[in-house]
Amino acid sequence: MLDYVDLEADLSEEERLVRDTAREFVDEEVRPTIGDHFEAGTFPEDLIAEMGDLGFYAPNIDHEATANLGERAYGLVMQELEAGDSGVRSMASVQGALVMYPIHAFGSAAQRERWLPDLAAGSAVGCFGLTEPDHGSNPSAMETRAERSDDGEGYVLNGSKTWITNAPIADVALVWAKDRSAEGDPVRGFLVKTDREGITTNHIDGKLSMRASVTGEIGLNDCYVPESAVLPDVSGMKGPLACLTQARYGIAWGAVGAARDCFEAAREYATDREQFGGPIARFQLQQEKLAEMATQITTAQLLAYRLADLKERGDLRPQQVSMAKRNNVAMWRDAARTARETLGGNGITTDHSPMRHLANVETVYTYEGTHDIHTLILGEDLTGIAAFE
Ligand code: TGC
Ligand code: FAD
Repeated sequence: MLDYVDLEADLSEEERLVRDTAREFVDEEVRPTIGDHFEAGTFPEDLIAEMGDLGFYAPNIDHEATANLGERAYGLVMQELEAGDSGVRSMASVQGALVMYPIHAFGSAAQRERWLPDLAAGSAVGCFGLTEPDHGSNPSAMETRAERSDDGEGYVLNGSKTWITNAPIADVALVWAKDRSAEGDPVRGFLVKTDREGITTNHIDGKLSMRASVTGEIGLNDCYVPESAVLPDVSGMKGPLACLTQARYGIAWGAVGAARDCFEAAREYATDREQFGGPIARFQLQQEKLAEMATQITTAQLLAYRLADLKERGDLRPQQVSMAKRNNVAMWRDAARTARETLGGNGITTDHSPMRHLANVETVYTYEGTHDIHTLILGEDLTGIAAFE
């Protein structure tokens, strides 16, 4: 397995164990069926509770229901899951970084007690509703709104969300909406049980990317929620954006895993496949591809490791996460295409992983902030001038 600058040497016993557990899970539970799920457009739902048992949901938050691991161990889990498939890593990201993290960071004691044990175990599924049909890269323009109910004891939600991972299978949706009852209409987070009246979800069909993941829309039509559904400790866009920083950190690691899986498929194929009287790995053109992939994966891996140290000591800035998400996902996109090329015609089937990773990366390049948006975040950080509008 590619680890060109021996980062393994610096891992603690616990980190190795966690990494090996996730790797074994992927080898035994994900790889054998993921191609079929990808073709069928289904998520392997039997893995949801198993991932809970293994502690893969928000292991980096400090709570009695979670695995309580460090940031590097968490990153290693994301790396191994995405080496299996982005749909599996996405499941863990949404559940952990986008639903459990905000409940832990901004929720009430009652919300933490109600949801964290079930979400950690995978006996409940959460989803994160930020994107809307007309507001993707600019969620602060969202139209979903919350108004005080007539009895003054809750809120009535109206609006719609789209492209929501896990929405059709979720028990609880964290819906971000503008609170019309407060000065300046601040964005607030609402934990909406999906069996409530007024909330509907549907399934987005026809995806050619991230096929082994369930994606849907959320409709909110006079959906009443009690006051106790509001995340009490955050108001404004920093609520959802702070969650995105957590998930983007996991993606920076995941990208390394997916790219590594592409590289390993290409290396194995190149040494086995014979043309013109010997393995294609003896051609300089093929060696250049492997050398370039290995180099780019290694530099992305170093960035992910550095982020873990900064995050662990509380010094990580969101813009540094943007750099890593942007760089590592673009690196993976190039590596997947190159690996697919090395596999020739055999590379376009689900028998090998690179084409599936190549299809998936189109989603990851787009969600959690498009490549362009992260370029602009970096541009603003580097120059002090915002170029979004
Ligand atoms: P802006 O005015 O810049 O900031 C508002 C407040 O938020 C703070 N902040 C952050 N905090 C934590 N992490 C971050 N990344 C933060 N970025 C900003 C900021 O300091 C400020 O705080 P305060 O205290 O001053 O109020 O916010 P803006 O609304 O202008 O946003 C700018 C922009 C374009 C960068 C942002 O909207 C953005 O990142 N857009 C991209 C949208 C996006 O990434 N959507 C993702 C949807 S979820 C998803 O895709 C899940 S897929 C998951 C899966 O399946 O794996
Ligand atoms: P747009 O914002 O319309 O962008 C279209 C193009 O314009 C892009 O290339 C973009 O980079 C570019 N662009 C936009 N603004 C600028 C600018 N200022 N300067 C230059 N170029 C610009 N969202 C959730 O809330 N929860 C989820 O769980 C979730 N899961 C998803 C799962 C999948 C499979 C997919 C595909 C998406 C998911 N999303 C989710 C939505 C995702 O976050 C959005 O697709 C993403 O933020 C981009 O928004 P958009 O698709 O509306 O594109």
